[in-house]
Amino acid sequence: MRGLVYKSTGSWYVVRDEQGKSWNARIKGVMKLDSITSTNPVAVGDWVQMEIEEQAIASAMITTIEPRTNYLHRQSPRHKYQHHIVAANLDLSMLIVTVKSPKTSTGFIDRCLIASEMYHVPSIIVCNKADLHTDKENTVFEEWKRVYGGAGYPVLLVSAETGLGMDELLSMLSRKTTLVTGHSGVGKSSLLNRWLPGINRRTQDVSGWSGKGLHTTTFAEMFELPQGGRLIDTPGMREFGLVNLEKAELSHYFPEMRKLLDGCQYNNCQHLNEPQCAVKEAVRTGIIDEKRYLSYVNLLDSIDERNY
Ligand SMILES: Nc1nc2c(ncn2[C@@H]2O[C@H](COP(=O)(O)OP(=O)(O)O)[C@@H](O)[C@H]2O)c(=O)[nH]1
Ligand SMILES: [Mg+2]
Ligand SMILES: [Zn+2]
Repeated sequence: MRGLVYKSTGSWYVVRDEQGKSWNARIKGVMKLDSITSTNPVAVGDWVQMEIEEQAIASAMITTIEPRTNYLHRQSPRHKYQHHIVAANLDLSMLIVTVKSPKTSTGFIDRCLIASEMYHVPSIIVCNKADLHTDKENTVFEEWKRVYGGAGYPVLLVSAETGLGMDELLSMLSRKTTLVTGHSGVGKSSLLNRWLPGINRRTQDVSGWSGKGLHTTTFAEMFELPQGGRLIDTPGMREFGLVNLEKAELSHYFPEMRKLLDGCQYNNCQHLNEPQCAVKEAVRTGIIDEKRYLSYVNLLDSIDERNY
């Protein structure tokens, strides 16, 4: 019997079969998957094969995991060489940001976008709390829209509070499996609660961030949108580390640079001081935004620091 994993607690899973019936499933024995060592071989978003254990209590045993189109993983907090697979088979990553309360930094946005590029998941940027915007915040938003829109990312302005921008956003999510990411406090739970009344994801007071509950283990869960599409919520998860990111690869994860790389004279061009660099030329002519280029240079530096 085939099913899709909707929830993982690490030791058991909620799997929905193709008729829509939910099963509580466990893993049969030890499953070795891919080449990475994972503390949880099955992740939310995985398609699996399972055997019925006990029909009456809807319990099942997962026997196989189907090949993934992609997956996100992060280092286990306890074991450096173990990875935790967070979610699989994603079509989209929805990065929720805010100009105000809290302010999302562009450095954070860039790192999140790069992480998604590394996993081959397209991103959209959703700026929430539009209802709090005055001219000042709107100017910042317009600038984000110019910079990230120019790089090829859709940028939307919404308010979970008033409902502004919801129709357009929901239409972008239909028929897709979307990972919801973003800083704590930007309104991820509020958006989920708005779209999925009844699920009651706990929202957090802006005043209550002081670290309380930061270390409680929470697990990814997938939800079906009434309008179509699925959302994966990863509460408690903050930034994806840019694991194993190499200097030479970095520009491949900037889509506006990626498409120009053939034009650089050197194969291994880092787009700093090399002659005949298509990226620097594009920065000079304004095709690539200077802020994105500076962010690239900063990240390149930080990769250096980590390795030495
Ligand atoms: N003004 C305003 N506040 C919002 C909006 N969305 C969420 N909030 C508030 O921001 C705080 C954090 O929201 P929450 O959904 O818990 O953020 P999360 O940490 O990303 O899940 C809560 O107090 C929400 O009520 C919005 O669109 N406008
Ligand atoms: Mg939340
Ligand atoms: Zn170059």
